[in-house]
Amino acid sequence: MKIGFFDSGLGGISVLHEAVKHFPNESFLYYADTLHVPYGSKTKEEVKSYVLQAAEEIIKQDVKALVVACNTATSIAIETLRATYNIPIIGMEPAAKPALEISRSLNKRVLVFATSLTLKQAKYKHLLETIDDQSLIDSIPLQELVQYCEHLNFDQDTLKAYFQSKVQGLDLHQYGTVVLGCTHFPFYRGLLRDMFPPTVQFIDGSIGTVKRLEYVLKERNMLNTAGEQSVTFTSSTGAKEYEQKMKKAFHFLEKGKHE
Ligand code: DGN
Repeated sequence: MKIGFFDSGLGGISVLHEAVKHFPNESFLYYADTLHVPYGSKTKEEVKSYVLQAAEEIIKQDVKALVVACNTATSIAIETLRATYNIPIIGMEPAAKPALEISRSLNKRVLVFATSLTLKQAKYKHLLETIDDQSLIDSIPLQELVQYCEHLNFDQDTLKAYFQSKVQGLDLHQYGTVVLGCTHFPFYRGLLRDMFPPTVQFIDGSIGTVKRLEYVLKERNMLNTAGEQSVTFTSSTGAKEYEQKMKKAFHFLEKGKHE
C-alpha cells in the first residue's frame, strides 16, 4: 500500500522529497488540490471542505497513511480528518518550539514565516501559548510566496525585492532561527538564507514530519523493508501539465537547483 501525501499544490513536494530520501522501500502517492490552490485566499470553511474532499479522493486509493503536507490545511482540518478516518494521519506545524530552543541558546529571537491563514488559526495561537517565551517569536505572513512557487518563479530580483519588502525595518541580526512554516517555502531556502546573517539557522517541519511518519508506521508494523520505491503524482484537476510541473518541482529539490 502507498503512503498518501497531500497539499494544495507544489509545496508538499518539499516534505515528500524528504520522505523519499528516508524510506527506500515505500510507494508514494502525491495529490495536489489544483482545483483550489492557493488556500491562503479562501475562507477557513472553504479550506476545510476542500481538504475533506481531497482526503476522500486519496483514501479511496487505499493508502496506508496520509501526510497532510500543508501547514494551512493541518491547522484548519487535522482534527476533523482524524475523527473521520482510521488510518494514521500526520500533519505539519510551524517548528517554533525547536527554533526557540536554538535561538535561546544563542540569546536571539525567532522569526516564523507562514501563510496568513496558518498564523490566524487557533492551532498556531495554542502552539504559542504552550511556549514560555513567546515574546521572543515574531511571525510574518508570506502569502504571495505560495503563488511564486506555483509558477516555479525563481527569479532572484523579483524574489529579493519581495522578501525585502516583507522584512523592511526589521533588524535581521536579532534572529537566531527562521522557521519556514509553509511547505512551499523550502523551495526558497537558499534565497532567504542569502538575506540573513550567515549564522541564522533555517528550520522547517519536513524532517520532524518524516520522523513522526516512521514512528507511526513502525508502531503499526506497516513499514516496508523490502520492495521497490515508487512516486506517483496526481491532482484534483488531473491535468497532465501540472503532473509535469510536480515532477519538475521534485527534480529542483533533487538537484538543489532552486538554491
Ligand atoms: N503549502 C501550504 C502550507 O504549508 O501552508 C500553503 C497552501 C496554500 O495554498 N496557501
